[in-house]
Order: sequence, then structure tokens, then C-alpha cells
Amino acid sequence: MPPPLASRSVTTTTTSGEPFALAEQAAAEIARKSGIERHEAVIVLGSGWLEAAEVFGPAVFECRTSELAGFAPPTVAGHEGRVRSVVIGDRPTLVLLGRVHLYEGHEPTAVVHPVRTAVLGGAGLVVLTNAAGGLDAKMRPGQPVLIRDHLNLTGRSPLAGVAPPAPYGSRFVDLTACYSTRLRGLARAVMPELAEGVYGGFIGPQYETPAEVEMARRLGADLVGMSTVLEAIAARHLGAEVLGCSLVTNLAAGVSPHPLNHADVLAAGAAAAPRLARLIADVVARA
Ligand code: 8IG
Repeated sequence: MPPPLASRSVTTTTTSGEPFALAEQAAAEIARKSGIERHEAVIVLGSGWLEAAEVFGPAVFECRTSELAGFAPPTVAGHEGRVRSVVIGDRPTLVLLGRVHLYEGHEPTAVVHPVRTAVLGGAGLVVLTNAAGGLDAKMRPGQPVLIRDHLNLTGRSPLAGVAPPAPYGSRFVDLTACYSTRLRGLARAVMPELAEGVYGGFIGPQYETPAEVEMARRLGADLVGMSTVLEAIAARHLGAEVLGCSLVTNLAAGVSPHPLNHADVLAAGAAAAPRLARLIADVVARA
């Protein structure tokens, strides 16, 4: 028998136990606190995208993730740990301001807990944003790239461990169309010049060596980053449609003539993010 939910600390990171029950609990807490029974979409704002949050309109509800079951405290500058409710089109939408990463020492279950919470709370549409390094010398800082597919180079999975309990689907989840063709089409209808690429997800936190960047490129990656892939897997496992969008904030090591610097990455994101947030709002409204 699992321990009763009430015995769990609300700040526990989900390193073991019942990640799905904990996400159900957090979803119920969001519904109760916000007074909104279902949020139909969720937008995860990664580093550099936080400035764009206002573009989604006024918050009808907001709380700290520390008030919700199972959310790990973020440790990175630019990742605040708040959950906001907005209305996009006529769609109640959760905006997750900040995420947690494997490189902070969190387990995959903790990394995907916010996305699981949102999907179990009704979000059939999951938008994952991130900042990424570009592997193509023609890419420019500030350029958005739609994620067409990914390479999970982390060696981790949110579905490893105890099999998901009923009624959740098999952990042997099909990822043939991990990033929705339909949603990518909607995004390109809004912004026809939008590039598409394959996202290589590394564990980080160090940036790659030039040899690793060359490896990723030969394996088929167009972008490299430290997030997104585990969340996309968890969202697909729960049957949600996923849209991924990277903001290229630097050319990856060996492609860039300059050493990489986290402050530059954040600045490039801040400058470009509002326009991209409008793109995402348009897709959510039309989806
Ligand atoms: I922004 O060059 C950003 N995130 N792994 N490599 C990896 N992650 C990144 C990079 C990069 N730039």
C-alpha cells in the first residue's frame, strides 16, 4: 500500500514513490487554489523566456511552486518557480515560470513533475520552451527554432523505475510523433519563416566541448540544450500534444567564435522572447 498522501511533505522531490499520485495531488491543489477546474494548456517558460510571461495576459491566479505538492525548489538564476493561470483565446492556460533540470541534481521524476501535474489537471496541449545553442553557423542569437524531434542524450528517462500504475499507459511509449505535426503547422501558419530542427538534450551543466558539439551535429542535432526532452517524453506518455520551441541564444562551442557565457545567453533571450511568446499565444488560441 502506498503511504497516504497527507503524510507526504509538500516540498518533497519525487525521487521515489508515486510520482503520478503526487502529480494528481498537485493538480487538485492548483484547481482548488485557482478555482479553475481544468487548465486546457500549459506553457513551460525556460531560461530567457521569463520576460515574455506578461505577453500571455494578466494572471487570474498565481502561486509559488513551493506551495504545491512535489515541486522541487529551482536553484538557477532566471528560474523563479511560480505557476500562473492566464486565459489565452478562451482557453484557461497554466504558465510555469521556471523549471528544474537534471543538472541541478534532480531526478527525472522531479524534472517532469510540473508537466505531469499540468497534464493531469487537464492540459492536452503542452508547450515547452527553452534556450539552446545552435549548431548551424547560419543560426542567429534571438532566432526561434521549432523542435521537430529530439535526441535524448541525457541517458535518463522519466518512465524508468516502477511501472506506471493503472490507469496510466504503458511505459513503452511510442515517440514517432513526439512533437506534434499539427501544432508545428499552426506555428508556421503564424510565422512562416520559422525554422525547424532536432534538439539534442544533454545533462549539462557544462556546455559541450567542440568534439561533443560535432558529435551531436553528426548524430542529427541542430540545437543543443539541457532541458525539454524528459518533459516531452512524460507529456507524450500521458497523451498530450507537444509543441517545442527553442530560442537560439548562442552558437554552440566550436561553431561560435566566442567562449560561451550564461549572462549573454539570458540577455539574448530577454530581447527576443516577447515576439516568440506572441507566437505561442497565437498557437494556443488556435489549437
Ligand atoms: I542557452 O550551447 C544554451 N543552452 N547543452 N549547449 C547546451 N545547452 C545550452 C547551450 C549550449 N546554450
